[in-house]
Amino acid sequence: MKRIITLQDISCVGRCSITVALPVLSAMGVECGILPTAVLSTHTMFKTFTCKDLSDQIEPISDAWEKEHITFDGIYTGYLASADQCRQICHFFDRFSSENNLVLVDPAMADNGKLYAAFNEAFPAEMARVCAKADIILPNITEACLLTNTPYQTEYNEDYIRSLLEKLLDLGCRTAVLTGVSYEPDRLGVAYLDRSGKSFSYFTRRCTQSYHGTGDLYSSAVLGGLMRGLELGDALALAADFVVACIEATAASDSARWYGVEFESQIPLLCQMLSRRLDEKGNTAR
Ligand code: PXL
Repeated sequence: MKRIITLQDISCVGRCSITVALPVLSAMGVECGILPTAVLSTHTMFKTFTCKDLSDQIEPISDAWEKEHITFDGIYTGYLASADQCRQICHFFDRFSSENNLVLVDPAMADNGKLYAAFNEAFPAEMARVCAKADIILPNITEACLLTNTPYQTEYNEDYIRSLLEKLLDLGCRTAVLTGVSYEPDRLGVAYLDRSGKSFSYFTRRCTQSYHGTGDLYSSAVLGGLMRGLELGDALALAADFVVACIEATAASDSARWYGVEFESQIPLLCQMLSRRLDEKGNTAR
């Protein structure tokens, strides 16, 4: 079984980051280790929240792992608590990434044209350094614009998306995936470009609601698919279908705006979709 490590916060309530990554990756048949970078009472969209930064734990925990020769097939980062923590994560990559593992960075820091509450304007430049070391990055359009100093637009065409993807590759990552791409009012999806020039896009119907934490759900499912041996395009499509099912399953809930999507009810569907794709691929490693 593949083992990954995810470095992101624990938001105690309000499904996101580790409380999403752990169940999704476990359900997909991937061992998910955690290195909590901060403990928050909730995610930062609540008006009142506490945050205990755990940066001082990253180095001693890494030292212990190195002494024990612990290795990971995947390293996955999400929300990071500070610019200083971004620098520590770069150092963690230098210690634990290799030719044999995959580094996936979700630069979870902004949405709808705005940085999250806890960050200042200097933060995206530090996150860009984290992205530079990744095999795959998964920003939304707001994050991509902040990472590449590109003006944020809500109206755009395929040239704008292509140029954003190229600028993201210029940061240094191997493959850039843009989420939340839409060329038609009722379709929403993802597009990627890699260093060999390969490009791909996948669209689903657009859900009218948008919820906090769906980016974390998406990245976790993408990594799960990749660790189970899916091609990137298949993993992106599987994760998109899963997130749409989660949003639809949540549509009746008033509390989801705060507590996140009710993905738990869709875990059986995720497992079925994964099995089907693995069967199609003739993969017997289930
Ligand atoms: O879903 C991303 C995320 C993760 N962790 C915390 C957050 C957010 C988004 O706001 O606040 C603490």
